[in-house]
Amino acid sequence: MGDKVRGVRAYEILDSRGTPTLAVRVDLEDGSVGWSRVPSGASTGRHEAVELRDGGSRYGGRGVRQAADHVDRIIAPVLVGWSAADQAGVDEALVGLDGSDNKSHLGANTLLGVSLAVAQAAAANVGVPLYRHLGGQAASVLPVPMLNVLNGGVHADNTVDIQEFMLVPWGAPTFPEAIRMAAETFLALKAQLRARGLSTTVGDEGGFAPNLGDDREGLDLLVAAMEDAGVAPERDMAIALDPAATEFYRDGQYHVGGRALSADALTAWYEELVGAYPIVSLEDGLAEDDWEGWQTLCQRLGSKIQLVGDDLFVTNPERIRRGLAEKSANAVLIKLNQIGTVTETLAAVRLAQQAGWRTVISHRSGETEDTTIADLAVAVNAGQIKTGSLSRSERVAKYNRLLLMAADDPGLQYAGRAAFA
Ligand code: 2PG
Ligand code: MG
Repeated sequence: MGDKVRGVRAYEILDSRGTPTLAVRVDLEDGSVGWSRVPSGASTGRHEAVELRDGGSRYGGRGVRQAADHVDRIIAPVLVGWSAADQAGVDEALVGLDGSDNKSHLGANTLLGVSLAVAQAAAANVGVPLYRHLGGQAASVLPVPMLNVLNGGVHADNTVDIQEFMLVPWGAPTFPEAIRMAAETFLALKAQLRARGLSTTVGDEGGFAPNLGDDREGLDLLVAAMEDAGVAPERDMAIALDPAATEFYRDGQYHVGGRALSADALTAWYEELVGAYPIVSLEDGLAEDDWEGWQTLCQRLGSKIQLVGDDLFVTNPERIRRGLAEKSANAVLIKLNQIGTVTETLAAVRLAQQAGWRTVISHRSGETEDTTIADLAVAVNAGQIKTGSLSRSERVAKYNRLLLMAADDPGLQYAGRAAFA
């Protein structure tokens, strides 16, 4: 009752890199309030929905006043009086108001801000947590976290090409135990770096960003840190990598580790790493339009590890469908702002899950204190979440949200290894 939208208002705030982003507040007639804050990527895929930026000199062209203006002047008048419980209707209206193929007219950031704030307001209106509102009684799984403790690529100014080295505490009995294991390993990694005279400053996602000799050194460090923390590599904790290969793909070759490799040669290198380290997941091992390469990668490694498409699929059902038909991968990374609304995101998840693919709910490298993705991961029983390291509050906030859910709702079970089966 009283779930009709009374007002929608947008604000320009900052993300974790000091770049402007959008916050949206939705007020309902009964006094319920929903807030959202929109994330933003750095290694963005070419096929992602478009983020609207002001241009000009203010904030180096990255302001979002125009996006805020679109919310206040174009979207708010349409949504006032609309039932916040009708998420699908609201999102359809948003997509219709934009009217473009890639959300470039009003901006995917603009649409997402409103879509998420409506979801939050609707949850507040019925007095349930967001994951319960979005997922209903079926929501029952706490995701395995993928913790990005070594940052490279475009997320750090170091010599490391692989963008993300992640800890995967899949053998923990519960979510809080998974976080404890990961936090102890993170601190052991810091001690390892110190002992080797390497930098312990952090990159955009809160992982350490030392200059390493090569990418294997990163893997060695992770295994050494696990052992120091009393965590058994493979049994308790595995490793996930996101090379974000689109970033080092130029002129038909992959420029990584001081070499220029074909897709086949890079795939052979991944096979070698998978044989030598407890790697359980590889995201964006190849570039966003290298469909052929992905198919070969999947033939060679798909039965051994999880192969996740991020820039390849951009949370877009059309591209996921192509990936299913061509057997390009066996998992999909889900980012709300790649597609632009809650409803479209849920559809992408459903499509992947129905096909037997795994889903990983993901943050962006530019984040805020918004914790919606933690709720989304539980709402859809995604099984996995990646939301950075165990430092920088915009990362830790999501893990903290999951810790609170684990404590408050004993019905939620930790996904554990089954999330990778
Ligand atoms: C990725 C993401 C998040 P960005 O590549 O998976 O880690 O990075 O947000 O910069 O695209
Ligand atoms: Mg990625």
